[in-house]
Amino acid sequence: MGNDSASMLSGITVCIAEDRASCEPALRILVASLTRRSPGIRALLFCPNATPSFAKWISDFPHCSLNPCALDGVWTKYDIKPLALLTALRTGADDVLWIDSDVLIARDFRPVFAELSVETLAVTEEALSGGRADPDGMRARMWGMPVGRSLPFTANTGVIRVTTAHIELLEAWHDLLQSPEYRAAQAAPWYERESHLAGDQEVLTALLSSSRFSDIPIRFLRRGPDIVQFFGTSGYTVAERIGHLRTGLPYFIHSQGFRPWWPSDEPVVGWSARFRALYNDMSPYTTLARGYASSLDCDRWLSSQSKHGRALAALTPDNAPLTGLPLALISDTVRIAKTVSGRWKNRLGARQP
Ligand SMILES: [Mn+2]
Repeated sequence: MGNDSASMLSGITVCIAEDRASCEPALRILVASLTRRSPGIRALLFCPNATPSFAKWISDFPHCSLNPCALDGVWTKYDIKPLALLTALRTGADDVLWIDSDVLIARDFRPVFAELSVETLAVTEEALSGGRADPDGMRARMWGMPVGRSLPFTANTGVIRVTTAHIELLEAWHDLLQSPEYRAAQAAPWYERESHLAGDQEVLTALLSSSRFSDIPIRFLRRGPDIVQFFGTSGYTVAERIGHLRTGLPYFIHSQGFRPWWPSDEPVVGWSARFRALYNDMSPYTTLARGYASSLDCDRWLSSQSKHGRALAALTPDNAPLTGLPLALISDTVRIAKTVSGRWKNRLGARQP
């Protein structure tokens, strides 16, 4: 590789922040996969509760700085993102990539971001979930902001690329996450929160579609070619798997919601819960995490958690797009059938006098 392309690729700094010691296995998978796929990339890790064992392990990665400085503000779960990004930008980085601790790197992503202009922000497409759509700038309207554009879907903040051009946006995002309205909503259970107050990403979605920030160009990292948003039983669709078999894995695998490194002892009751558990057991995150077993203190969670999971895993090679493919076929068929029947019901309903 020539010097020019090496310097072009070395501009981005990864920013990770995680205060739960229980997420240490995920942090190890993230750091190990990051250094394998994007060797030499700089990473700042804000981990105030890092265990001595993690601190010792990470000292073998000279490009990763653990707790490079303090985050000057209150740490409230995922709401730390704008503060961590602002801190990284203010301490010398000019092109920063936030990556959630529940993400695994499957491919070198540097070429994607090297192509973006300084003004371009990157966020990810939300998973196939109930909160995926943001029709006509719904969240901006709910915040009382004038709408400047309508986004094709809610912005998911598992991976975000910002530069010094986005400081005003990050400050506005940080301020709203500290607002009494948002903090009161966060104190309530998630199912009681209104759509614009559900979490940090709903607030960012509102800001990006508001007229104040609607001139910021956005590069959405798309489900399929760029990222697997592994969420529920539509977390890894047949169409995405076929794409990955043909052109290779995406850059990011986001284990959204499901935490395989937290094995659960809760009994699984009922058919749909059993199906969901089996689908999770075949997660592409876990399949790929097996390649980093030596980075973990305890790797028991990397094997299938159920008898049926082990039987199904034995039928397919240890390959992320193929593992669990039969389950994805069933799940996609049911989801598509439900969508089609819902549309027909609506049409028939509209024809009633
Ligand atoms: Mn996440």
